[in-house]
Amino acid sequence: MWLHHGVGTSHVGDVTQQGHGLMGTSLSGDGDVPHLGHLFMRTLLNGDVPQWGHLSMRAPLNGNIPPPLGEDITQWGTSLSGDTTWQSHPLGELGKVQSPPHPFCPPADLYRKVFVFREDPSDAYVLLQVQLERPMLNFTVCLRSYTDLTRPHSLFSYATKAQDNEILLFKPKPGEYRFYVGGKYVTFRVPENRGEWEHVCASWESGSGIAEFWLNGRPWPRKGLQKGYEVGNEAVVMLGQEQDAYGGGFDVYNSFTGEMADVHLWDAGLSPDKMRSAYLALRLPPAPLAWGRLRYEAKGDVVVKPRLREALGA
Ligand SMILES: [Ca+2]
Repeated sequence: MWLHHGVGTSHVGDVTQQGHGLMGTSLSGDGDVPHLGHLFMRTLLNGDVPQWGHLSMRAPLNGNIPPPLGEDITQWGTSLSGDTTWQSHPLGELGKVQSPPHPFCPPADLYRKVFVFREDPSDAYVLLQVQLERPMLNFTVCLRSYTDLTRPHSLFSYATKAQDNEILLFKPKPGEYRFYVGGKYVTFRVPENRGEWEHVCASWESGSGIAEFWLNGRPWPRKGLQKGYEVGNEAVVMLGQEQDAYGGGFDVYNSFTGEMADVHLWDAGLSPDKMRSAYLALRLPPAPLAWGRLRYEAKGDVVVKPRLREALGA
């Protein structure tokens, strides 16, 4: 049984216990205390038809998550404090959200781990599952990378059917990052890497078209692109390769070689404090794509290994 915090619908919990199961959650709030969100649950009533529940909350939970085994979750719903509503759904109605489009592993906590992309050039990549219920008008993507590549390489590739460079973090050469939104990009010039981990966060806001770029916890001068644009939510998201088509169209000479960690995507802007928290690997808001609860599928020569040392900008 697991509990997923994050914006977006999570599905396929490891609900194997007899009795009752908590299926998954879609929560927003601070840390582990949900303030607003939904819980998707099902009961497994010893051979009864499984039932799904949908709970909307507008107040902190007054009790434990998950509910004790054997407790009727419809009654658990009424044990919550504050402004809560409860709706039950037959399995079939919500059942379709159970099946992921790819055979992703159960969510993994990759704390203090890295992906090692071993070859150069490489055809390896890591597919990431991101659950977004609607197009994004704001987002923030953060990650940490460690490489001695001098050739162009992709760091984060988010493609929709309409636009392969819907979100792209790309390093065309040392000392330069390109940040794409909806096929257009802005360039951020940075000091050349001297063999250290680099942490980057890039965020974008549709209303103003403002793009922020943070390197190792420091903001760069803001730039503007794609004011009024909407980022599509049906996307193939990957590390290691740059998509020139939806889920494909790779150029191995744009592949990533080296180590990558701490990948996150939020469907929101982050405050300066949270940008610094991301760099310092401190506690972060729930995210549709979170390194601590990563659903991924590795393809080709890429392996998960422990970090050799703390990656805090060094
Ligand atoms: Ca592309």
